[in-house]
Formats: sequence, C-alpha cells, structure tokens
Amino acid sequence: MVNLAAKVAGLKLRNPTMLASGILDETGGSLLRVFNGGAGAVVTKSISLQPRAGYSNPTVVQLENGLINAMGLPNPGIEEYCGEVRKAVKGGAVVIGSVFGKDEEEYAEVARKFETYGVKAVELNLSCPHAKGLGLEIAQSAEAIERFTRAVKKTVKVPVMPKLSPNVADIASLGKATERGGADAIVAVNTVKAIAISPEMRTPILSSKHGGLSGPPIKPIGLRCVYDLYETVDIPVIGVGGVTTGRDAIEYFMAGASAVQMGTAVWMRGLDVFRLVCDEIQKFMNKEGYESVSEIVGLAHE
Ligand code: RRO
Repeated sequence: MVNLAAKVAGLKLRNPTMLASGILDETGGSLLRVFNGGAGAVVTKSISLQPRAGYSNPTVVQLENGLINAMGLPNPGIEEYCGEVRKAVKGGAVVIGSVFGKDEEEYAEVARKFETYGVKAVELNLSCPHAKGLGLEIAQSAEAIERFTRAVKKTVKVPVMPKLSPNVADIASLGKATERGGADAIVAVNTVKAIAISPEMRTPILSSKHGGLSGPPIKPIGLRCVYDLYETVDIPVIGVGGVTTGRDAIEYFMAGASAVQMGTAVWMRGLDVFRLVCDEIQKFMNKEGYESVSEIVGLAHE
C-alpha cells in the first residue's frame, strides 16, 4: 500500500504536493479551492507590509510550453490580506505564508502577522527575478540570506523556509547561508530570469522588460539546483520548477526534494493537477515497489 503522507520540517502533509506562490492565491476562496482540489498545502501570494500596485500590463507572456511573468509583486499588504488567510485556514487548508519586504525588519513583521493568522509555515521570497531591491539582490548575497532568515527565525515559531533563486552562480553556498540563519527547509527555485520580444513591435513584450520563466522549460534547472542543494545542506528541500506530471515529481524526489510545488502546471492541466499528479506518483511507486515517498528522496545520489 503506497502512503503519500509527507513530513517536511515538522510540517505534516497529506501528500507531497503544494501550490506554488503566485497563482490562484489572491483570495481565501481560491486557496481553499486548490486545497480541496488535492494539494497537500497552499502557499500564498508574496505579501509585504504595505500594499503594492505591481507593474502595468502586459505582465504575462504565454509560451508554447510555459510562462514568462513580471507581475511586480502586487499585493494588498499583510493587514488587508488577513481575512483571506483566515478564511483559508478556517476552511481547513494547510496554508504557508509567502513573505517579502525591503529589509529584515519588514520580513520579520510580515512573518509574525502571518503566524498570528494561523499559517503553518512561512516561505521567505528572497528571489523575485526582476524587482529592484526586493529580490535578486538579496538572492545573490549569502550574507543577506543568512541575516534575513535569522531575523525571521528569531520572530516566529512556525517553520521558516527561504525560497532561493536559480539566477545565481552557486546555489549550494546560498543554501548553506539559509542553514546558518536557522532555516527549517529550503524552497528551490523561483523563476528563471528571461525576456520575450515582439518582432512586430521591435521591443520586449513585458512592461518591465525582464520577467521570470516558469513551466517545463525550467525543470532541468530546478532539478540541478535541488540535486546540488541535497549534496550540501542537511535541511529538507522543497522542489519547484516545471513539475507538471507525477514523473516530474519523482525526478525531483530522487534529486533530493521532500515535496514539490506546482504553479504553471495549474495553468497547463487545470485545478485537478494535484490529484492527477498524486495518482501518477502512486502508480509509479506501486509499479516499482515503493511504499513511501521518503524511500525515494535522494535516490539519484546513491
Ligand atoms: O510578482 C512577481 O512578479 C513575481 C514574484 Br513576487 C516572484 O517571486 N517570482 C516571479 O516570477 N514573479
């Protein structure tokens, strides 16, 4: 009998799939729909202390097999978002709050508020690929990653999970920095810095020019990051980047991920994707004679 239950950094999940931050996570209702659709946990939109308008359109480019986005971190601010989190928590969802800010005090304050609203963990977005001063600069600095992680760890009791960028020279050394800051798990990875050009307009399509690529084209990059982190850190890794099928999830588990997140896959396969992927994972495990996900984690390293 295959058991899909997973435990990541003390967080108990009915299955090892999560909704990635940035999609269908604006309201408590949509978070609940995704959770009731089969996700093991749902990660909120990235939220800051003050509201942010985000960029003007166009903010998303659809590719054949993926997306490039530059939303610009739009969010209503943590206090306004409170009702949405509480609604999802009250409805029974396992909610993880995604946090960003301009300095470590802001990260700590937003995380603290999320905790009082009932989230089971906080994800620190240290990795938005295109927002000046709010992501990539932090994502490339081991010193900043350690400092921001430590500030949040000192403030909340729930598990703290920094989300790292693939747009760096050596992700493993940044993983070590999260560990020194006291992180409970690492989420790897955010989107890959990219650009889309319109030949007719002779200009980049996104209003902010640069954006973040997600979906199947980045799976090998995400897998490499998880593989390298697993070799280097002693805390669990949660894999994100191009997971669309159960087979993709298995590849991430074997690279070293204890759970996976999906975002673009919801756009590709619909809300049922969590149930479908869980069924596909289960079928593979049955066929190969595995009984629990933890048996598979890191197998590609042996
Ligand atoms: O809002 C965004 O444009 C955005 C964020 Br916060 C992020 O972390 N990653 C991304 O691809 N887009």
